[in-house]
Amino acid sequence: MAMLSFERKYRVRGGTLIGGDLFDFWVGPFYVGFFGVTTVFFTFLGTALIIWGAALGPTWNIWQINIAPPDLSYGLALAPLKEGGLWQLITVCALGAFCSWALRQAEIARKLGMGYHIPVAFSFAIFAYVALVVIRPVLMGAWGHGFPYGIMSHLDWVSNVGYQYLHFHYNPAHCIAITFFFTNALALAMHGSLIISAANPKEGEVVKGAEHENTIFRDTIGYSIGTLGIHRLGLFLAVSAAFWSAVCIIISGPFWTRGWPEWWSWWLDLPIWR
Ligand code: 07D
Ligand code: 07D
Ligand code: U10
Repeated sequence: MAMLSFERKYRVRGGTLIGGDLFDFWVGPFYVGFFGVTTVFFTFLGTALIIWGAALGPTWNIWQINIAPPDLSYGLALAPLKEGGLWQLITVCALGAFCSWALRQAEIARKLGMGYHIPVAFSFAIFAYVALVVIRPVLMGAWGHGFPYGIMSHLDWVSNVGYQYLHFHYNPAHCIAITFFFTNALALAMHGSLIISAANPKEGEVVKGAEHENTIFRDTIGYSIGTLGIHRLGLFLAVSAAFWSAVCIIISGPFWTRGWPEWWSWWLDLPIWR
């Protein structure tokens, strides 16, 4: 993919947020920039720390490697490396790498004179991660509330934390987040199938455009959101899914300590029933 003919035209100078011309160059297909260097730095360091954590044992099995956060007794203090300090450093590296990646996206958008929509969208994913490993642990007073870094261990954490609140499906923000995830999949399935059905016809048939795309939905459901509108909707659905996910975990503990089914007793307590 490197150096397609059009790439030369778009490999323009400037738009950097920091460092001026210093890192304003490409390596193969990749734009470097100051934030490319910081991404590489944090990624290498973070990965090296994960490998170090794995080397401490007890397994090299990729599914079972686990780097746990500190014990709750350390509170919000720094812990010794082997007792969760590694998790703390890896978290700093992850935050450094994710934020650098978003800023690199922003620099590339500036270079191309495009909107900041891509870094803004990615920052919602970063926010969900920050909610899990910074905001909620800080509100609850211990880094030990963060999730452990390991493929299976992080699933155990999700299940355990879910059952701590008895039945996580009753968390109203979890319901909203899930509804956004499902709606997002529906919208992408509708959009993907629509575009392929119009733009990739059988041999010998003409390619259809926006009029056909609008008409098929007007005929079936009475309304078409339009070709730009579906992309606005998709962006809204996807960032809302991440946003409400962050909300659902931030409120679990800091703002609601009992089982989630109990939260719904406000409904039974409405004066209208009395
Ligand atoms: C397809 C883009 C590509 C990204 C991929 C992920 C790593 C991890 C690390 C060996 C859609 C690359 C993976 C770099 C390797 C080590 C130490 C994105 C695509 C292919 N999870 N999660 C997975 C992460 C959390 C949950 C898979 C990351 C929360 C459940 C993968 C984070 C909660 C299930 C993974 C994170 C949670 C998974 C597939 C960070 C709530 C599954 C991910 C940084 C959000 C599924 C065995 C995927 C699975 C799965 C990565 C956080 C729940 C290993 C990097 C704590 C219930 N998660 N996860 O396709 O099969 O994403 O797990 O926040 O069932 Mg997870
Ligand atoms: C955090 C990932 C951020 C990723 C970043 C990038 C790299 C680089 C490199 C590939 C947020 C990482 C990049 C590492 C990779 C290369 C080259 C995304 C993040 C920045 N739940 N639940 C959610 C459902 C149950 C529970 C969210 C469904 C049970 C807890 C979502 C069901 C119990 C938590 C969701 C279900 C339970 C959640 C996850 C069904 C367990 C959370 C999505 C059908 C017994 C988590 C912020 C998300 C959350 C979360 C869905 C069931 C517990 C809405 C559909 C009943 C404790 N659940 N859940 O957040 O909100 O993505 O996290 O049953 O903490 Mg749940
Ligand atoms: C969409 C769309 C659309 C399109 C599209 C798409 C959405 C209609 C027009 C895009 C969609 C797709 C392509 C579909 C598939 C995508 C997915 C399913 C999403 C998931 C994606 C993946 C799983 C792929 C993930 C791959 C990644 C993230 C690439 C990995 C990146 C790298 C390996 C390099 C990154 C580069 C960086 C950080 C900067 C440059 C750096 C280098 C090249 C390395 C050299 C380093 C230096 C020069 C710096 C020196 C380093 C230092 C000083 C630090 C050293 C430190 C040490 C400790 C050693 O709507 O429209 O079509 O296509």
